[in-house]
Amino acid sequence: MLTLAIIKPDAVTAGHTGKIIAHLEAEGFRIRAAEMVNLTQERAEQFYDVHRERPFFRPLVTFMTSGPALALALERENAVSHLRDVIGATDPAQAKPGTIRRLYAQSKERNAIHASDSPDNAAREVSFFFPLYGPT
Ligand code: FUP
Repeated sequence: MLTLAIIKPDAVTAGHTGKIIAHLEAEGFRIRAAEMVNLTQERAEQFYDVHRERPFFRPLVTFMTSGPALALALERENAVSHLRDVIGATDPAQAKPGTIRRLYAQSKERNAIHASDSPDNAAREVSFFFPLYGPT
């Protein structure tokens, strides 16, 4: 099973990319596809379309377009739920010790990593960045 992760611009800019990839591999994820992306405003809006009406939508899009991000298609048994456990809560202050967000995120807004939150969203999000995979 595949899921999508994005190492966000805050973590890439801070030089945490390698440590986060090592953490993911240590958790048994295999990298099936990877691309450093500079999201345009249009692409970021499309990716976060479900949040369009939320107050944090505009700053979220601005942040996600502020620098390079690394999109990863990750494979593992129970990939979606396991990756959610490994990244921790949206707000790093609430995230459990040892989770990627607790270790590397700056704030709820600049929180180091994205992970798909359901199998349906994983399929949509993997094909958003890696269309050759098609529906997973
Ligand atoms: P998550 O699935 O943990 O990434 O969290 P959400 O889908 O709820 O939110 C998506 C992104 O919107 C978060 F990663 C960061 C941003 N966000 C905020 O900036 N403020 C909020 O209050 C909630 C989310």
